[in-house]
Formats: sequence, C-alpha cells, structure tokens
Amino acid sequence: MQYENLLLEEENDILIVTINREKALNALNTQTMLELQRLFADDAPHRTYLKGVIITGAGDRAFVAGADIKEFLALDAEQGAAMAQRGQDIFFLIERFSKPVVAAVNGFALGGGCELAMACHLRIASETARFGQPEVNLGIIPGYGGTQRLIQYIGKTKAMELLLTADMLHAQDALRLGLVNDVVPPAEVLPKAKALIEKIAAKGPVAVAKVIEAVNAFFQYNEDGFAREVSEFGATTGTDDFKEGAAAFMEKRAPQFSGK
Ligand code: CO8
Repeated sequence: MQYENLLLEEENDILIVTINREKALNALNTQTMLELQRLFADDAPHRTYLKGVIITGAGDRAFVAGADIKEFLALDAEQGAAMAQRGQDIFFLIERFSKPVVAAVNGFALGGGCELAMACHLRIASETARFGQPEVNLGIIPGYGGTQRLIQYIGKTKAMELLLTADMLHAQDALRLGLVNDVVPPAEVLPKAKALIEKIAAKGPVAVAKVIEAVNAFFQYNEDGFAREVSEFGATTGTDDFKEGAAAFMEKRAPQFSGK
C-alpha cells in the first residue's frame, strides 16, 4: 500500500511508523488520519509476523503537535462531530490492535498528538517531550478521546487541570503522573521502544492479545464519555470562540474570546 504522510519501515519484524509532516510539526491532517486508518484496519493486521508497532514523529521537535488546525477552520457543528467520531474510531483501531503498539514520543505531543500517544498501549518519552491538551486555547475541546483517556492515565485531578489550563507537562512530570512508561535521552527513544517490543515478543502471542483486550475492557464503562466528547466537540466547532481561537493561532496573536 502507498502512504504519503506515513513512512513505514520494518526492522526485525517491528513496524516503525513515522508521521512525516515535519514542517507542520507532524500535525494530523485528513490524509494522515486516513492513512492511519488504512494501516491499522487493512494493512498491519495482514502482517501476521509482526512483533509490534512503533509510532513516532519525523524530526526532533514533535511527535505530533495536534490535529491540523488549518483544516478544521471552516467546520460547522455537525462536520466537527463527524470528524471527531472518525478520529476516535481510528484511535480505537490502534488501542484494540492485537500486537503491542508503542508511542516513541520524540517532542511535542499536543492535542490530537497526545491523544494518539494515549491510544497506544505503551509510551516511551524523550527527555525533551512535552504533553498537553491545549484545545481550550483555540476555543474547542479535545475530540480524539483526550477527555476520556487522560483521566484513565493520570486521574481526574490532574486531567481536569491540564484540560482546563492547557498547560504542558514535561516528560519527567508525565512519568511521575503515569502518563508515560519511561523517559530516556532522545537517542534512546527508538531503541527503548524496540527493546520493549522484543521483550513482549518472547511471551505467548495469544496471551499478549488477550491482555490488551482485557485491559481495554476495564474502561468500557466510559464509552458514553467518548460519545459525549464527540457531541461537545461538535458544539465547540460551531462557535465564534473557535473561529477567533483558530484565527489567533494562525495570526500568531492572543485570542479575544467573546463567549459565543
Ligand atoms: N496544526 C497545523 N499546523 C501546526 C500545528 C497544528 N496543530 N502545530 C504547529 N503547526 C505549524 C505552525 O503553524 C507552523 O507553521 P508555519 O511555519 O507555516 O507558520 C509550524 O507548524 C511550526 O510551528 P510554530 O512556528 O508554532 O513552532 P513553535 O516552536 O513556535 O511552537 C508549538 C510549537 C507550541 C507546538 C505550537 O506550534 C503550537 O502551539 N501548535 C498548536 C498546538 C495545538 O494547539 N494543538 C492542538 C490542536 S487541536 C487538536 O488537536 C484537536 C484534536 C481533536 C480534533 C477533532 C476533529 C477536528
């Protein structure tokens, strides 16, 4: 299969997927999301020999700096909700993949980027990584599962603070809070992610798949929360606040929100 925005390479039966839009800090545009969908729905499941998958970002600045803000400027509420639903469905494919999926977080993991990392089973962060859900800066809320998975990983207290303030976490704080599995120097991120997958590859493959299913099942009661996130995301995309927040980002200025 052909991919434009994903670089795929296999090394020792580990699939390394690089989100390759370095100039836009690897922001997830529609094409990239479609390619992630194709990869996890139609391609990777047929590579039955794989030990696991690593997802990382091109360059040394960003894992993924979010959904591509330039693409969703003109969305109305209905289109916004539909886009959030599609994104959630794609991230569920990753979360439910039967082999371990490790995020190798090499820089900013913001908004949809933090949500992508959280949909992976494990996260190895570079010392330079930064995590956050800055959507409120734009006048919207997370739409790819961030309001649900952030609570699952770090608890309601800190999740509420990060979602409301848009503050970013340094890698060591992400480790302390349980958002990531390990923090290593930048050059060690990929080797560490590979070593983790190699370790798991020595275990029983059926058992590994069943652990993933069983752990995911613990959170099923939260699925209403995901649906609520979709509808609330849709509601925020239709607002003047979002138009102003997104315009301010593009014009590199502070937003003046009207609350409408
Ligand atoms: N989308 C599009 N372009 C982006 C994004 C993004 N999320 N992030 C960065 N870029 C672009 C910048 O516009 C800039 O492009 P250009 O060179 O053409 O001006 C380039 O990448 C480099 O960025 P900066 O110049 O801003 O680099 P800095 O080092 O000054 O800042 C930051 C780095 C702090 C990461 C900054 O780029 C930033 O704040 N980015 C936006 C982060 C953000 O708000 N992310 C959340 C987006 S919303 C989201 O993810 C919602 C998910 C759910 C969506 C549901 C369906 C629609």
